[in-house]
Amino acid sequence: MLYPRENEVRMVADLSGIWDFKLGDEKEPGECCDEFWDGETIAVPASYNDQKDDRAYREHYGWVYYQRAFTIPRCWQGERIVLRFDAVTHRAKVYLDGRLACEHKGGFLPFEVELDGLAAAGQRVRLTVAVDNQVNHHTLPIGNEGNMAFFGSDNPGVPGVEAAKLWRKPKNQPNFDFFNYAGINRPVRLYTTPAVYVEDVTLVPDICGEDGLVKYEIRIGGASKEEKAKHEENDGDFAGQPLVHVDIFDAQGHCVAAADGTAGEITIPKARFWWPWPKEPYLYTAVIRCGEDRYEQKLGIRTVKVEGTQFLINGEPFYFKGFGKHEDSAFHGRGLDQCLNVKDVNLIHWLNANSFRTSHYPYAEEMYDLCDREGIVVIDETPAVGIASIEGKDPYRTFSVRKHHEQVLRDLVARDKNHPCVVMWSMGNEPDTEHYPESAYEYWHSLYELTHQLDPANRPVTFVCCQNNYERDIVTRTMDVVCINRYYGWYNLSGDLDAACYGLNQELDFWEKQKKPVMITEYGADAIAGIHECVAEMFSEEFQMEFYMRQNAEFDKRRFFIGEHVWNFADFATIQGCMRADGNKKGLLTRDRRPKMAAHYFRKRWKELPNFGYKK
Ligand code: E8X
Repeated sequence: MLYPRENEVRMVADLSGIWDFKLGDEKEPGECCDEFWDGETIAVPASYNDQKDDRAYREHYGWVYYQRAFTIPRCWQGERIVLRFDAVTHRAKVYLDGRLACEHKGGFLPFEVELDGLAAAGQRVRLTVAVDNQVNHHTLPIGNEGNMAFFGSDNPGVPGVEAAKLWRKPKNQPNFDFFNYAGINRPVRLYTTPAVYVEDVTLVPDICGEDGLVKYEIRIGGASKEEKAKHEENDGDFAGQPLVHVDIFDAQGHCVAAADGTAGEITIPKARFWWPWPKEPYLYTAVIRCGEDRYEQKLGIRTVKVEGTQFLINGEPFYFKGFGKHEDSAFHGRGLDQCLNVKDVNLIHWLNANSFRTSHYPYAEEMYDLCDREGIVVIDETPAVGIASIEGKDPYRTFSVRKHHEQVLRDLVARDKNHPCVVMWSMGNEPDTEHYPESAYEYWHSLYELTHQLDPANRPVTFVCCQNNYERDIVTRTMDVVCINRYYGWYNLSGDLDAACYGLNQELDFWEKQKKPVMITEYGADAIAGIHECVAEMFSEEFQMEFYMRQNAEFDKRRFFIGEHVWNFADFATIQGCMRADGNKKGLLTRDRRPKMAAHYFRKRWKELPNFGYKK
């Protein structure tokens, strides 16, 4: 799905701003929005949870309602008009003048509806959006049902506890360690195209010597079957013009290559390639013309390949230096904050890092554009987190998320396939892959194959494995890159870094035999900023730094080990729990982006550690 871009043909109207808002309940909304109502004020885009200091907002369970009016400019008459939501978390029902226009499940990917037949140019429209924040066994991320507490359960069998669980009102029980921020978290826009328009663009870059090669495919929307047939029979003519023309411009605006037709291959002689920062992440611009329509798509010429135990970018062995992150900040919650994104990208440079994982859900498109421009490598992850065995049951028989998971993978690849910064797909985080190994293999291997089929550029595919019995787990080892989350010395062998390193090496010996590239995608320790000790103990900044120093020394000895992603870039909000003191404190930075000691340690380590050739 193409991101709305304005130009001399296409118009975009951003509906960000102050809307009306009201809390609902768990009941599914019907034809609920037949009139304007006076709601409370709410800012869009942003999560609603922290916009008012009210437990009813913070801990809401079920539906909320957003409403505003908009008027379609008369000058848009004759254009194709689309209403697009970049993300509504977790489920949306969209009404125009009280009529259901569309609905969408999934809180982190865009959806849109054409207004043809629903609203016309010059018309004033009442837009109402019902938003459901419920997570359960049918959603990604997964929510617990029936009173299971995250991070272990309450003492089973205590009469008072059991009675209270039966008594209390139903609420969200996230089976994931991040606050369940919800609402219209990303922009809402109206945009236009001509009747016949560029519906999709696929650009697959390759390198041949000094030249860049771009396999392209353009899908046209709106052309009638007759027009398409005429185009085919007239060998590219469409009412006298080639149906599609593609120009490639360099950063100075010079056209360096061109082609006609809806699909083909373009050579860019002596191309400048896209490299991770601090080398040059060079970007071209592909301009696609189709009849009257015109669409611009950024293009980075780079290759990605797994070869033996190496992860090659442009044929060079890359070493991942970075983090798992979150879209998380005070006030905005999980809402798009472009200023924070720029700040985070500058902090990634300050730390001399080169990559991050979009843990545990697809991030806003604007962040990937920034990473393309700034040369930051991205592992792109779905919201499939929490697929763990509940009460000893097989999760692959408990949860009904398979079809939704497949749809999320389709939508994720369709949205992000052209970004040079995206080098690998992560199908999910920390599923249970040890207790029901055969079910796990069947589930994840089929999704692995699907993801490879979906991506025209055929990037490497993985999922992120939680600390487990890696000898029983038969699916992690089949991924293109083995991505492991390990907490030796924190959740296991707590505080004992000697034992932690021993246990870690036992496991690294196992992975050495698998002849796969292995990276750690999470390791870390909570450090509450300001706690300092001469003899480092857990929750101090010294312990967090020592935890990393000791374990990095072990990783450095292993040639097959291709990357270190710490958990986490910054402290972040979680659900309440006896193991969370004002959220998760494993950040190298505090939530307001101030460095702990470990940040200074990594800034120095990653300055000295090269992006390429570190593990030849
Ligand atoms: C943690 C992280 C959590 O924040 C992340 O979303 C997933 C967890 C560690 C493994 N991985 O808790 O800080 C949890 C193991 C539980 C025994």
